[in-house]
Amino acid sequence: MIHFNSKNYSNETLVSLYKALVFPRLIEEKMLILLRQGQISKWFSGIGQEAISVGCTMALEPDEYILPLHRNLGVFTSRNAPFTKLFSQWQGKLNGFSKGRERSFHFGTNQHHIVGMISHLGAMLGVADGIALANVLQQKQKVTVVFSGDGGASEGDFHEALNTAAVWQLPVIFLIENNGYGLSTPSNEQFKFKQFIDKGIGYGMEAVQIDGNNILEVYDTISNLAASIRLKPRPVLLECITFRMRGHEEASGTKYVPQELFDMWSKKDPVANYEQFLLDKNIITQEEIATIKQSLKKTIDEGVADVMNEPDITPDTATEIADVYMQVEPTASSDYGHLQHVTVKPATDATKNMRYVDAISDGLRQSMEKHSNLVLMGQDIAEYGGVFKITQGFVEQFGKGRVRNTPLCESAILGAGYGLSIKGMKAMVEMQFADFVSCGFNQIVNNLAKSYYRWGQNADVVVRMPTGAGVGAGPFHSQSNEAWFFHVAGLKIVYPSTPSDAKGLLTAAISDPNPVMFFEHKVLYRSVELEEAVYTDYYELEIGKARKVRNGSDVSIITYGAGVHWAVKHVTALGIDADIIDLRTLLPWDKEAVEASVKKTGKAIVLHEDTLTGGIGAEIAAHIAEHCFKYLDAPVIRTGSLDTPVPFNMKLEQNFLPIERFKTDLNKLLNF
Ligand SMILES: Cc1ncc(C[n+]2csc(CCOP(=O)(O)OP(=O)(O)O)c2C)c(N)n1
Repeated sequence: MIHFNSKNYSNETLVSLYKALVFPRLIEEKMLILLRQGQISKWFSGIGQEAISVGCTMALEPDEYILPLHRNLGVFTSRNAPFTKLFSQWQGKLNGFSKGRERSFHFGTNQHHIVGMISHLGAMLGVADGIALANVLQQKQKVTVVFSGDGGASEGDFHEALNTAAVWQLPVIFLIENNGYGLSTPSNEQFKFKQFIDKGIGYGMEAVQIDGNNILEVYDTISNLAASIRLKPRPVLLECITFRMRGHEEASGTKYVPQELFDMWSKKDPVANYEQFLLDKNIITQEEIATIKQSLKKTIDEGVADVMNEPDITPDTATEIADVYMQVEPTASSDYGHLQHVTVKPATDATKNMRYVDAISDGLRQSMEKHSNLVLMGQDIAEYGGVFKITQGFVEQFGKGRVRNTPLCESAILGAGYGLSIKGMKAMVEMQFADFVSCGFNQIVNNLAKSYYRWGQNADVVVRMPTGAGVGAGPFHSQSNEAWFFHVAGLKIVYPSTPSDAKGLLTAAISDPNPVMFFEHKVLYRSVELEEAVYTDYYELEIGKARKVRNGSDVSIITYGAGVHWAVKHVTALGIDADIIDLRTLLPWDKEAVEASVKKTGKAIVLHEDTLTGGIGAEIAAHIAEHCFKYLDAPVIRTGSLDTPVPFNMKLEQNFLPIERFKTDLNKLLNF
C-alpha cells in the first residue's frame, strides 16, 4: 500500500498528474496487444515504474532537459510528444523522430528537451553533465535530469559522470530507477553496497531515496530539489525504489523473478493506488476516470491506425549518405601565398616564425576569440597550460569557465562535449596523449559520430590527439591510432604535418559543426626544422583536401604526419623525382588528388607511421588498385610500422618505425 500526501497541491494538479500517469499505462496495454497480434516486433515495458517518469517530467520546467532510458515512455508522453509520431518511431517509419534510423526510444527531440539513449548504458550520464555545464555557462537557472537503471549504474561512465558533476557543481539530478534487476541479474550480483544513497558521500553530493511508485512523492521531491538546484547549482543523486513488473523486454520472460516479489509489488501498482487515492479523497469520480481513459484510448487507437497506414520507407542512398555529416555551405577554396586550399584568407600578409606547437596554440587561441561559445576541456590544460603547453596563458585570457581542467574522466568529458553541442555550444577536448582516447572510445564512436545521422543533432566537438612515436615513450604514449576512427561513419579525421597547415586546419576543425579527431604529432611539436612563417591573422584551410608537397613524375608518395618529412628528406637526399602528397585529412580523404598523381606517375607507395595491417594505407592502396589500375606500372606498395606494440627502447623503436623500410620499399618500386 502506498501512502499519498497531497500537501497543498490543488485538485487540478492532482488530476493532471493522474492523466499523465495513466496515459503511458494505456499505451503499453495497447502495445502488448499489438505485440501478441504480431503487429509490432519488440517492446520494452515500464509497467510498474510509470510514476517515476511522469512525476519527474511533470515536476520540471518544460525546457529543462531530460535524458531518459528504455522504460521511460512517461517522459515522452508527459512532454506532449505526439503519440502518432512516437508510434511511427517505434515502427521505424519515416514520420518518426529518427526517419526510421533508430529503434524505439533511441532518439532525441530538442523541441521537447529530451535526449534519448543510445544502447550503451551509462553513455548519457556524461552528456547530462555537458547540458548542465552549458546552462551554468549561459547563466540559465535550469536543472537537467538523467536516468540510470541500477544495473547501468555499474558502468564506469556512472562514476565518471557523477564525479565530474560533483567537482564542477553541475545542476544535474542523477535519477536511479532501482528496480532490483538488471535484465536477469539481481542486485546482489550487481553490487555489494546496500543502497545507492550510500554512494552520495563518496562523490561529495547529496543523495535522496524515495518510493518510486508514489507519484506524489516523486513529483514533490523533484519539484523541491529542482527549485533548490536552480538557485544553488549542484548535483544530487536520487534513488527511486521501484519494481519492473514485466521482462527486460517482452520476449525475454520473467522466470528468474520469484512470484512473491510480483505479488508484493502488484499491491504497490503506481497507477491503481493513485487512482484509488483520488477516488477515496473525492478528487475524481469513476465517471471522470472513464472519460479520461476513453479519450486517451481514442488518441491511441487513432494513432495506431494512422501509422499502420503510413507507407514503409523507400530507401534513398543519397539521402542516407548526405545525413552522416551536418552539411555546411561549401566555401570555395584557393591557394594563398604558401597555403593550399584556403577557405578563409588571413586579413593581412603579416607572418611570424612558428613551430608546429606554436601554430596550434595560435589557431586555438584565435578560435577562442572568434567563437564565444567554444569551451576547452582537458587534463591540466588550465593554469598548467597542458602537458605540451598548448593552452599556456589561456586561463588568463578566457577565464576558468571556458578553459577547464578536468578530472581524469575521458568518457564523461567527451560526453560533456556532446552535451554542450546539444545546447548550441562548441567543445574542444584535449586528450593528454592520443593513447588515452581508448578510455573515451564509446563516446566518440557511438555518441559523437552517430548523433547527426540518428536524430539530426550535430556533435560540435574537436578532439585534439597528441600522437606518434619517436620519443622513446613506450607502448602507451606513442601509438598512432587514427585508423581506429577511420572506419567510423560520422567522424572527420585531420592530421596536419606543418605549422601553417596545423593552424589553418585546427581553426577549420573548430568551425566545422561535426566531430573532428585532430591529430598532432608530438615529434613535430618542437622541431626547429619545421619552423616556418605562419600568417598571424586567423585563416582556415579546407578539410578534405590534400597538399601537394612536391611535384615529380617517377613515383607518387602518398603520406601524412611525420611520413611527409621522412619522404621529403629521403627523396631530396637522393634526388628522386617524386610526387609527394600530404593527405592532411584522412576522413574524408582526397581521392581526386591521389588519383591525379598516380595517373601521372604510374607508381604509388603509401607511407604511414601507423602499423601496417589495417592501416589507412590499406584503404588507399585498394582504392588506387580499383580506380587507377590501367595507369599502374607496378603494384601499389604500403609501408608502415611493424605490427607490434610501440617499443620503449629507442633502437627498438627506430626498428619499429618505417623510416628505413620506406627507403628500401621505394627503391624496389622505382626499379620494378
Ligand atoms: C554497456 C551495455 N552493456 C550491456 C547492455 C545490455 N543490456 C541492456 S539492458 C541491460 C540490463 C539493464 O539493467 P538496469 O540498468 O538495471 O535497467 P532495467 O532494465 O532494470 O530498467 C543490459 C545488460 C547494454 N545495453 N549496454
